[in-house]
Amino acid sequence: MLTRIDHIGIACFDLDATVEFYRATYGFEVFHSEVNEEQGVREAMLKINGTSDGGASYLQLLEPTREDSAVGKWLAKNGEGVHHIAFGTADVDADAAAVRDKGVRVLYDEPRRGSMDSRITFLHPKDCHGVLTELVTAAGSHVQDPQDH
Ligand code: CMX
Ligand code: CO
Repeated sequence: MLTRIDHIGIACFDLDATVEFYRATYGFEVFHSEVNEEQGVREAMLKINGTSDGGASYLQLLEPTREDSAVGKWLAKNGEGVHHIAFGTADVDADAAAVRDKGVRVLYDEPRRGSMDSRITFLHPKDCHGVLTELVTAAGSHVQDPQDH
């Protein structure tokens, strides 16, 4: 079940300048930053609020590490702006399978590694009314066994 907004992904040309904009304008600080070579991004996660299901909500600022990456291609075509939205779930595998069964293209056969060791997959924007949509299970989140209740 998708339970929250995990993050909004924002593509930018200059990560440091964009981080500084969010700090100076709103007071948001960098919670985590990393380079994800598989995704072709240098990124900063700005934590907006915590949630009760073990996850949180973030802005994910993304600077491409190479022109032929998803974010690099998107920036060249569109300029800076909102690149994707991400929903949080305790079970990305089950939610991706359920969405796939409804005829939406899920881009990865198996979830891949995302920010902060999360597990992520993407839904094709052409099947989601123009919105690139990510599904995320945060590291440490786990599927509750019904027997636990
Ligand atoms: N939002 C909405 N539409 C998008 C889009 C986006 N972010 N990215 C591409 N599209 C649209 C394009 O505008 C294009 O539409 P038209 O044919 O009408 O012009 C179509 O999708 C195909 O786009 P493309 O530029 O030819 O790009 P590709 O098909 O090579 O790649 C996609 C598109 C979605 C498959 C690719 O961006 C992808 O695999 N994304 C998932 C991975 C990712 O985004 N990683 C970066 C973030 C990492 C993270 O969040 O941790
Ligand atoms: Co993302």
